[in-house]
Amino acid sequence: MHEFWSTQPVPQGEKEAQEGPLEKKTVDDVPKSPYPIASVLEWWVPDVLESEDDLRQIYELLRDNYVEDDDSMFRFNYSHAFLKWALTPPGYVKEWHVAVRRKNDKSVVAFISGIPIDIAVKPSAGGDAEVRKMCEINFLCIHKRLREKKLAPILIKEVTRRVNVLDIWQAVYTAGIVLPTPFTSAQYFHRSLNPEKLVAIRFSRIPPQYEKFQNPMQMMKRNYAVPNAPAVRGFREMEAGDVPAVKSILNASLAKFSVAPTFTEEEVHHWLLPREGVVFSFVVADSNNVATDFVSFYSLPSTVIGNSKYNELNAAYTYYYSANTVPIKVLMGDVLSAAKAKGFDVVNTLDILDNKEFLQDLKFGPGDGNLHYYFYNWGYPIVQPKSVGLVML
Ligand code: EN5
Repeated sequence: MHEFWSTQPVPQGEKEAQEGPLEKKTVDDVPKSPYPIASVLEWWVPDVLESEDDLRQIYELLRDNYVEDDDSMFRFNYSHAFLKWALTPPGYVKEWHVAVRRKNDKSVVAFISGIPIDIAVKPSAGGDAEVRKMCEINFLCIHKRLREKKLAPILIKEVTRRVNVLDIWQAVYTAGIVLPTPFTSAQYFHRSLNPEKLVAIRFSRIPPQYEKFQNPMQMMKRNYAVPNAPAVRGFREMEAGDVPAVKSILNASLAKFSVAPTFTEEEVHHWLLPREGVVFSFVVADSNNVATDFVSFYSLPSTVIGNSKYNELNAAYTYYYSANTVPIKVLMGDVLSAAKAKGFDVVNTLDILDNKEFLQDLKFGPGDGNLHYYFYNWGYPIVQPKSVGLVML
């Protein structure tokens, strides 16, 4: 059935996978040179941190060839600044940014990335989580003109080799499609902020119940209106001085999930301090200006594939949070106001974390997409999405 995945250390769909590594190897078992590739192609490591041109080449490959919805109406358009952020966290390994180029004109035809991540996985029997150094895989992309040539397995094998030579044996990744074998499957939910545009680009439609109104669009706008200002006293943008407090409250909040990252201060600094047009983070500060609560979202626009009026859908995605003195539905309400003020058309989320606590009250509705979560070389029982505390970009 799966010519490639049946050869890999992933649960093959048997009754109950054991918890822990599916395959045990040592660095001596790992080839020291790159996996062979077609003679017209070559491996390439872009310098996304130092070279704007290298970054632009990866950006363009993804802009034109990366993930689309089921009906090919929208395609993710990760920005330059976003990609730089996503690919260069503390301790990142440049060689885990794996690209393939045509030898003749050096055009980039494929990409896959890995970044280091510490993941706390709880045993299903209960007890303390085990924190494992893993590789988080993302941005696997094959140029549309080179599909069905079995390039993806070659990229996966090569990035695996580059991870294994550093004595790391597990990876975590997500996909919109079902592969062998997800440890959870989450559902997308969407909160309209700009219903007129969402309807115009057919991201959403006017519900049939609205047809009874004299002006359905006006009613829809009213339904999705949000306050202009935050409701929570002490709600402000996160600053560098908040890093220690955010690290502490966020790690504490994530500790209850079966699968979640753990953050160092350096990682909180990288992943969670506001970056213009990329990541938006807020705290609730107490009377001593100490952060007691935290909430964040990131910007991921999509290209609108065939619309003459609009080229782009401006989507905000909910990211990490730690709600302590205020319910998450109240904190996320302030996110809706902030996202609206910043010009986002929609806020997207998944039914992971404690997100189910705010979906109904804040008028999120189910989308047509799913996000499946996977481990490489780690057997794990199937868990509910609400047990997952990992947000992937
Ligand atoms: C990388 N690690 O399908 C892998 N998005 O619902 C990433 N649907 O936007 C994999 N089809 O439902 C990512 N509107 C997998 C996701 C790929 C992208 C994707 C879905 C998620 C999506 C939209 C548009 C559908 C267009 C037709 C959707 C309905 C919104 C509506 C708003 C009002 C309340 C009800 C819902």
